[in-house]
Amino acid sequence: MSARYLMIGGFLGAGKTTAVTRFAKWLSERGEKIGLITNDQGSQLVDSMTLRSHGFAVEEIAGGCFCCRFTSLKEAADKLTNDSKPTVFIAEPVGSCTDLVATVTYPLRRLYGSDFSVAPLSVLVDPHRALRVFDLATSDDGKRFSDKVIYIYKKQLEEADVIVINKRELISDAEFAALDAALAANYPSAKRFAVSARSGDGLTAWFNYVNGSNQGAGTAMGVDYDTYAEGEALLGWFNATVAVDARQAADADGNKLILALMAAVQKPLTAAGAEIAHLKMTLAPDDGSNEIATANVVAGNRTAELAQSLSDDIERAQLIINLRAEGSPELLQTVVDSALAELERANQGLTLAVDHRECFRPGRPVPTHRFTESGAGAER
Ligand SMILES: Nc1nc2c(ncn2[C@@H]2O[C@H](COP(=O)(O)OP(=O)(O)OP(=O)(O)O)[C@@H](O)[C@H]2O)c(=O)[nH]1
Ligand SMILES: [Mg+2]
Repeated sequence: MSARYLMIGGFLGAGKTTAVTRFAKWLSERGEKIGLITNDQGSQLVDSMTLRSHGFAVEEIAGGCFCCRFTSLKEAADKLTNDSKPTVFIAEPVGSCTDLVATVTYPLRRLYGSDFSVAPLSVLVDPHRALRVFDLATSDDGKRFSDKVIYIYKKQLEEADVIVINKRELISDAEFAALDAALAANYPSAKRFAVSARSGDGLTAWFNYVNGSNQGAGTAMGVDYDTYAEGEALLGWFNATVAVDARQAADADGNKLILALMAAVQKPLTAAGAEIAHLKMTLAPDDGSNEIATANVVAGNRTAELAQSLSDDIERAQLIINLRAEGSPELLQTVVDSALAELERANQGLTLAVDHRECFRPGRPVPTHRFTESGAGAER
């Protein structure tokens, strides 16, 4: 029997991991066995840490997007199959990636059609970001990304079978109506849902639809790979793993620590005009418990928040920092390094030792396969 393959895309910070967690729980409750696949241009992923903390089997494809690492995607699915025989795979692609239909779902259907039944592609949107992208924001409109980044954003929506307006509770009815109308006008063939992955509102209708249908026959959209590559390269990427020792710290409250670090990174980046796409961190105590703190902020003008928190003070812990912003990788690194130093100075006895650090601009996407038709057709 073939397994289901669900992919939940959307721009950086749209709420993919939050929705994947909900979807995986919903399917588990209905007797399905879940295998999750995360993906990033770098390694040491906040998302894998977050999803594992909910008890799911997770395989991580690091160092490039699904389309450029198609073979690794298939290997990750095979590994999960060997380990735990999932009946449903849920894959979260990199939030700056597009052309997933031609490079991932059509190849999966054509090369491995007997192994997988492929669900419609869902693309999530953060409504505040989308209102800005479509010039509909009436207030607090913050900074817009450059046009080539917006090109990727809109291409993601163009190829969506299903567009999901997430974080519905954050916008007014009037804002929702304006956004929904713009999405309907620009992407008339996509089915649309409005949900809150955080509260759970609206999720059942979307889950039932995606789980109950297969991606239809079709033709992939055209993509200008030069613009796509230039748009991706405008985004700086910074990942770090930091060993935290708070045994002698004046203040060992991990929740306070992670929020202070978020603020110390967000403020100078925003002042430097580097719009944050997503700054996320996890703090995982080395005490053998499954508890972690997770903090996120998805735009320069938004407030950082804790999605998960710790109930006790920390002693030793591992901090993972993933930052994506429209700015140079060097700027991102300088800002994070200064923020870590500032935090150590402000909290006597706290030590923060960077174990691993990488910063870069994503390279040009070079897909392993690109099929323009869902059925028989020529490979590019
Ligand atoms: N208010 C609100 N916040 C949400 C909702 N869904 C997700 N978030 C928050 O949005 C932020 C980003 O969520 P993630 O699930 O990490 O987003 P993502 O799309 O996986 O991000 P990347 O993997 O970095 O592209 C987190 O702070 C979430 O808690 C929602 O329905 N309402
Ligand atoms: Mg994610």
